[in-house]
Amino acid sequence: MERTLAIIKPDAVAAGHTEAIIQQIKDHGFSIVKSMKTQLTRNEAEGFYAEHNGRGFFAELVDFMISGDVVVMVLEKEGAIKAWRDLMGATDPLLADEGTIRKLFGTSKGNNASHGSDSEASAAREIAYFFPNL
Ligand code: FUP
Repeated sequence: MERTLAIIKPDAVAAGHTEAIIQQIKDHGFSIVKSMKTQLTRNEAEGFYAEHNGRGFFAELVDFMISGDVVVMVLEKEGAIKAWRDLMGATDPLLADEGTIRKLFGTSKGNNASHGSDSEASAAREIAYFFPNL
């Protein structure tokens, strides 16, 4: 069993898509090991996305991520990291496959409804970042 960190981003929470996204997660056979609804502080968002610090979209990304509530989850399934990224679709909703979460619920490359860890190393870091007791 593998674990990954998933976030339902502020655009999707504000638009009322939380339940639909959680249903997709369950339909695709993930267990939700942990879940918390929270509004990130600027410090938390900057730390989470530290690898992107210095890039042109960083300030916009942080402003967006703290703009409202998010749902942060640890998902578990065989091959969870890739499976969740496949279910989310491409970063840019315009390029995402039909039926994916970003295609269904995202509206732009920045406002793309969801986050998922992109490797075993980032999953370990991101899970520990939000759930240090796990
Ligand atoms: P992803 O792994 O698909 O979440 O994408 P990245 O790690 O490349 O980017 C993290 C977040 O930064 C994306 F979800 C959206 C935002 N971003 C932009 O707003 N513009 C860009 O050009 C690239 C990323």
